[in-house]
Parts: sequence; C-alpha cells; structure tokens
Amino acid sequence: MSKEAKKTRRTAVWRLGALGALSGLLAGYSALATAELVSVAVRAESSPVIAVGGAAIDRTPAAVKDWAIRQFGTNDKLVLQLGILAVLTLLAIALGALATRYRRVGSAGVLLFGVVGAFAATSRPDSTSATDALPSVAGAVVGAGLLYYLVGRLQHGKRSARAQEPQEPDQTAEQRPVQARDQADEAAPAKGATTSPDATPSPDATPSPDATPSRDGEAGWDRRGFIVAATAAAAASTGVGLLGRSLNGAGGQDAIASRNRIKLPAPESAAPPTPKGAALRVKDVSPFMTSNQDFYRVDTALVVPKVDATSWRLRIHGKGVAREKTVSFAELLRMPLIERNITLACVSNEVGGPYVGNARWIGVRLADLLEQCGVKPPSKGGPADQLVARSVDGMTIGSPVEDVMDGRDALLALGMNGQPLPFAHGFPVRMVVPGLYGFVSACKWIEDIELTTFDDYDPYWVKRDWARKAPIKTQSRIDTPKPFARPKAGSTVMVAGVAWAQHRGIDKVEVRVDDGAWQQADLAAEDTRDTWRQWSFPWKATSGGHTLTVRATDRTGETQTQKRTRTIPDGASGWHSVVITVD
Ligand SMILES: Nc1nc2c(c(=O)[nH]1)N[C@H]1C(S)=C(S)[C@@H](COP(=O)(O)O)O[C@H]1N2
Ligand SMILES: [Mo]
Repeated sequence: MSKEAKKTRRTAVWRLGALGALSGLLAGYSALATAELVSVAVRAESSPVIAVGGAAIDRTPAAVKDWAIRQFGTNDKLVLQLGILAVLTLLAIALGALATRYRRVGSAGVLLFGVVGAFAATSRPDSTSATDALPSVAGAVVGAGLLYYLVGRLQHGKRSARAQEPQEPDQTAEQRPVQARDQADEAAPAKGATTSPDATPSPDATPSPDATPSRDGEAGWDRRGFIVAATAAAAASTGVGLLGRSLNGAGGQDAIASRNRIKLPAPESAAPPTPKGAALRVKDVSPFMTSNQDFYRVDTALVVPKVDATSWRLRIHGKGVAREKTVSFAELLRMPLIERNITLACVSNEVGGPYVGNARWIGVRLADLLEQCGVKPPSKGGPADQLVARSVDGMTIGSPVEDVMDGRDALLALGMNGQPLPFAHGFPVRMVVPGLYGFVSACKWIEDIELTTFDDYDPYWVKRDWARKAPIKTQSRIDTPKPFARPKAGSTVMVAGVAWAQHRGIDKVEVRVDDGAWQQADLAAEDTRDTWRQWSFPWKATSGGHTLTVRATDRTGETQTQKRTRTIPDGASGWHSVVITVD
C-alpha cells in the first residue's frame, strides 16, 4: 500500500471512530431525554440519573460523603449529578466507538445501562411500583435503536460492498477508504447501497473527482443519511428533554397549592419574647435569626419531595404504643401549637463550618402526641428507647425516646419563621429536637413514627457508621474577621461570632490572641438555652500575623474541648481559629 493510501486509510479509521463516538453521545443523549420525558408520567425520582445518584449517595462511604459535603456544601448533589453525566458521556463515547466494529454489542451496551437504571430506580427505598423502571427502559430502547441506526449509516458502504463482494465478508468500511463515489450523494440514501455504481473499489485507486468534496475521497458510509439522522436525533432529544424537564419542574402543583392554602393559626404558646440584646450590632456576625432563604440544607434527596398536605398522614405505631394513631395535617393544625426558637446543627459541620442555623419553629409537641398514643419513656417503664422517624423519601432517623419526652420542646414542626415549612426543609411536617444533631432528630417530610429499641433497629446514618446517639457538642465560631483579613494596626477589630450548646445553654465565650491568655468575650443576651448566642470581643490590633481562637463554656460548666475530632461519628470537636494579618 502506498504511503498516501496508508495515510488515507488512517484518516478514515479516525473518522469512523469519531463518528462512532458521536453516535454514542447522541444515543446517550436521546436515552436520557426520553427517560426524562417518561419520568414525568411515572415520577420525577424514577429518572435514571436521579435513581443512580440516589443509589450512589446511599452507597457512598461516610467519609467520602462527609468530604463531599465539606467540599461542595449544598452543591454536593449538583456535583454528583455532573459526575454521573461525565461518566455516562465517557461510556457513551466508548460504546459508540465500539459499535462501529460490533454494532450489536454497542446497542446491547446501551440496553445494559437501561437495566442498571431500571434496577436503581426500582430498588430506591421510596419506590413502590415497578413502573419506576419505565423511564430507564424506554430511554435505553430509544438509545440502543438510535445507535444501531446511526452506526448502520456509517457501515452503509460496507454492507453494499459486502452484498457485492461476498467473498470478502470481513472487509470493513475503513479498509476501503477510496470508494469512488460517496453514496451520501445518492438521491435515496437507503437505496444507495444497492445502486452504488462503484462495486469494486480498489484500495489504491486514486480518488475520483466526486461531486462531494470529500477530502480524501473516503467513502463507504451514508453521509447524508447519517447527518440527517444525527441532526434529527439531536434536535428531537433536545425538544423531548426540555419538555420533560419543564414538566417535571412544574410537577407537584397539588403540593404547591396545598402549601399556599395553609394559614398557620396563632400558637397557644408563643415563643418567649427574644431579649433585645440577643442580637449584637456588630457587622458580619451571623444574624440571630436565620432566614428560610439562608438556612443550610443537608439531605440525601436529589429531588425535593413535594408532598400534598391534604393527603399527607403521619402514622404512630410500634413497641408500647397502646393506641396507634394516624393524624392528618388538618388534625395537627387543630392541636395546641407551640412556637419556639431552636438552633439546628448538622453533624457534618466541621469546626467553624456553616451548617448551623437558628429559626422560629411552630408545631405540635411531639411528647403530647406520643402520650395520646400511650407511649411511656424508658424511665417510666416504656419498652421502646428509640423513636424512628421515616420520611416519604425513605430516610430513617432515630432519636432517644427519653430525650423526646423529657420535657424539652421536641416538635413536629409545621412552620418555620412564620411560613409553612419550605419544601426543601420538610413540608408539610418535620421533626425538630433541641439539643440533638439533625441526623438523629430532624426528619424532614416525615410520614411515620415507629417506637422501637436501639438494639432492634439501625436507622439510615447508623448503618453508615454514624453514631446511634448524638447530642450536640458545645461549639463556637468566629464569623468576623474572616480568615486572611487585613485590618489596620492600632484600630479596634471586632472579633465576633456565635456559640451554641443547645438545651444546655452557653455561659461563657473566651478569645485568645496567638498564645496569649484567654480573655472573656462579651455575650449577647440569651434568648433560650435552645438557641445559639452571639458574642463579641473588641481587640486592639497590633501589627503582624495573628491567630485568633475562640472557645465556649456551656451551663454544665464544661469548656469546649481543644481535641480535634472528625465529624464522623458524632460531630466535630476542637477550637475554631482564624489567621489574619494586621498591616
Ligand atoms: N428526610 C430527610 N430528613 C432529614 C435528612 C435527610 O437526608 N432526609 N437529613 C437530616 C440532617 S443530616 C440534617 S442536619 C437536617 C437538616 O435540616 P435542614 O436541611 O432543614 O437544615 O435534616 C435532617 N433530616
Ligand atoms: Mo446533618
């Protein structure tokens, strides 16, 4: 073979590979778009990326998840989905390239992904119907079919050549790069194969002056057919995908309407008035009340559940429940409501981290409801020591029955900062228990409460190496100055932040500059022992680099430990420091 011919052949091989990869991408794209649209008819959570993402979240080791939350914060789910899409993109490219050699294998590969998606969707904890498999199956069938068709266009010439040269069945398109005529130029591409005038291409033949300016004269594929099909597939997938997206986005109309109709009644027991001095007038310190907008969000839900409050029910049952109960939202609204400011914190919050917020919750005292069901805490002879809350998305969260019934304001919350709960924060009802981390108390989208024991049942996070019991650790955070701030020497720098030890209360906050003595910070007035407390410390800044450190002491007299621990299994400990340079 001449040098020229070799080069031509190489180009053709590359082109075939690239077009195969493109076919794979289009197949994957059409599969996901189809799945998205079909998921509208089933439920948004059944779409394969969501289902696989959910399965991935559930299987991610605790340490990796913790790292992801730390690294990406509330964007962790977006990052996960982008990661899944990136992996799918690479696999689609590989399958497409493979399909140019083994056409059926490529399509079978796409179908296999459909099986994986269908399996993930139907094995999600909140999946109640085999129909959850439909989006994945439909998407895979469309994707596999499209790949088969597109690769067929690429092998068009091969087949025509085969038809006419049965003695050389293995000769592939790329092996005959210099077919004299590009069949794409045939008026009827589908028939181009049989009407191809050039049945005996010679590898070393010189390119014929073809009507199509095909650089190297390489042919053997149905160019027009491919371009038409690929363009149509891309356009159709975009349309179908966008339609599915917008319909899924517009879903939950009943839930939205039910939320809009809610008028929270005045509580029977209002929150004690917050003392004026609870909020310091210091710039850049976290506001005493965290708005719903700014409240941190941590959960495993890739699609925020939209629950219709009208049909929502909460069932209470299990060990020692003398009278099982199922309550509706309307019934809860008619019960005596209490309103309380309670600071909620996430166990994944590292020292100095942002996953803590203080809101005004309104709801039903959980202990009242449990007593109506005849539940007794262990200290009064009750057989159940663990209360397991289950959400509509299959989350399970276990709290000590003793804590929930010891007189603290453990709530079935219906409202947050004067509004019905936002969907992302658990609408229509969630739990909030002062003094416990969210993962052992604050179940959102709750629909079931089971009384059981710690011996008998491990909830979601406990199965993933987190602690069974996790009272809040005393913590303090420097909000200002920010790390690497550069205040002027001689100026007074306001060092300020928040400290929390829910249900014990904060009694003292101290600040240390470098290795100097601990100095007492000014504490803002205490709202309740269930809320965080702001603090400030005016410091005459001296030039040079400095490390500011804070520590708090709770009302039991215990000072926050210096010992640094990871967030797993029961919350980070250690002192928060900020390094600054004074100019
Ligand atoms: N259904 C459900 N409830 C949940 C979770 C979850 O993943 N799913 N996460 C818990 C955790 S770890 C925390 S810290 C709080 C966070 O509540 P927020 O998102 O309203 O701040 O919700 C808790 N309730
Ligand atoms: Mo959490």
